[in-house]
Amino acid sequence: MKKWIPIASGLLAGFIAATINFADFSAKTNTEAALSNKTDAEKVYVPFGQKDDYYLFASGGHSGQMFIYGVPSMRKIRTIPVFSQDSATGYGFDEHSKKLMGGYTWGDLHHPAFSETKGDYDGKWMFATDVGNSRAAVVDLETFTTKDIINVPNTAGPHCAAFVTENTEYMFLPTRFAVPVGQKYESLDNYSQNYRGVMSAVTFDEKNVKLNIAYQVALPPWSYDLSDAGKKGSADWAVMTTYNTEEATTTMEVNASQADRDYIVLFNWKELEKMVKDGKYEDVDGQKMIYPEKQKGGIYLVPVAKSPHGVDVTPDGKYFIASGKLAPSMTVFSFEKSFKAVENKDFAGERNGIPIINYKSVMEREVNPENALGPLHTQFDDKGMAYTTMFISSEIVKWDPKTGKTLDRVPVQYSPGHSVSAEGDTVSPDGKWLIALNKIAKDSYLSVGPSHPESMQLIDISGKMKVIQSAPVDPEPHYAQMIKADKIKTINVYPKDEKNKDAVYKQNDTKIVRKGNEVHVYGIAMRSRFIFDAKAKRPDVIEVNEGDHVFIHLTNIDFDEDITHGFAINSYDLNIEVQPGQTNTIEFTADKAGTFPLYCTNFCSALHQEMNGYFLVKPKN
Ligand code: RUQ
Ligand code: CUA
Repeated sequence: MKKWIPIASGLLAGFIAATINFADFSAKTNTEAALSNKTDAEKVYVPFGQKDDYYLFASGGHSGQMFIYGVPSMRKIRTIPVFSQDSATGYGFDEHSKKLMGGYTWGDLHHPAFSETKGDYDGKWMFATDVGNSRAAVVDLETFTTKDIINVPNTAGPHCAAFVTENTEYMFLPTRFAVPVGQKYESLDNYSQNYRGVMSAVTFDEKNVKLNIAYQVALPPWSYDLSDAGKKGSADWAVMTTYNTEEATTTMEVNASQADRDYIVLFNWKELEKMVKDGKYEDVDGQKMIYPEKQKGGIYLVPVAKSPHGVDVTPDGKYFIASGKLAPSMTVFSFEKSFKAVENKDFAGERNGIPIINYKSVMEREVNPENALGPLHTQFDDKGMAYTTMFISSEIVKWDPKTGKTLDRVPVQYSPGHSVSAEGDTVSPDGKWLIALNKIAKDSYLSVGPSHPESMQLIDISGKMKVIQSAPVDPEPHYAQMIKADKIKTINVYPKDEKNKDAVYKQNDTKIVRKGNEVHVYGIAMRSRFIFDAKAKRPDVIEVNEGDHVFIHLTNIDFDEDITHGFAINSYDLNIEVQPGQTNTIEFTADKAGTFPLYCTNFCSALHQEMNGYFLVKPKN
């Protein structure tokens, strides 16, 4: 039975469905009752014609992209290019996406975050940050495409983002690497005085689809690791873990792990917002910078076991749970007690002007499941139970945050970083499924040489935890979010945009316009030809002079779902895509004289192979 699970996809699935008799297979999938009556194979099997119940958005780490899977089938559906070029979709080649990428060629995408309304995923937008080149991005879930990317100056490697506040007011991007403000040269001997751990508060202007930096906070020169926003009663607050509070400047592995305690930064973003409104900030190269040692209030430190990694807020918004990667415990802190401590100034000193809250006053309990090592991240189910990944002991531990009692454990292969449960970091998790995002796959799949893919393992959490399916995934799913499929409403075709002066919708409106050495082509792509100038002797040919600056504006006038055309010029290293109804522009200099075939890269009809033409570049002399 088990053997065929990994191949139960696509056409094979249809074949298997026809040959295996699913005796009690019901059309209603995955209600909890139905789940418990099914075999493991039936639970993950989504017959052809039916769809998965959840979308999984997995971060692609240093691939720079985002990967979309269906759950429970664990079938990969799509790659959304975000921070890296992608020739499959022409991302990073056409003008719009090239501009978005800002001259960079890659990124390191760690933590995807859905937009939220009242603490619940609303299915509209997806945010992500780039640790490699310090950027933030927003993806439109109507089209599954990246819509805006901004650079975040002063914040170097926003690893601990993106996590949005309850109504997507902000996402906070704390830095992983401390750098001097402005990233100007500064000797590491002056680290403690002149380096900073800047956190950027980023807002999203939904109407104009623009990300903006509202303000920044010059936190101490520590590394900020993971963060989470409060919920319900703690909605105005956010928490993030720190390490290297030792302020080591070399051999971090040893030197950043000296102290017994690091901190969780607890801050009230409403208060910070008010400080900015009241002008309590300094202008630093156009950024509104709050210096906590000067503009006091709103930020506190909570001591926590050395080098914590994840911090996660419970669905009821009452607690935040820190996991110590070097200390084998999950520490549960109370928001309510924290608020009281702040009110009563129950402090034990300060660092860099930031008060340190008394550990004992806010700590609810330390939880140490027997022999569980390397706790990293926690997700939740519909009953408020916590699931923590154990990186070192390679398992998921289920426990009760209210009592600390261990309820269940399941081994995974191997070394899980994050896990993700169905809507598991919202105010109302769904339960049912948990996916372990494992760093090491080793013996899980057919060997592909010395390095293997990462591995995602699907765990049925409706009863006793059980791993029932797994799927390889490209590097590196740091985190993922799982959203109910019916929350996502995609469009079928791009609507006509009569205001877009680059768009052409009628064959007779196609034209090639020359202005000096600038050539603008207003063309269309349709099954199964290109038309650049309908009136020309050869409508599918573009002829320019060597050295001309060429703009090709291409509109796909097949307003028909899934009829995508590509456009590539052979040997010119150019490649774009136009989805149904979409207009895209590619800009380049015709610096190579010669004869270059152009063709559609995306199989679009029986005559796709005929969808081509020529790009002729007349030599200068
Ligand atoms: S991290 S494996 Cu990049 Cu989210 Cu903890
Ligand atoms: Cu258009 Cu292939």
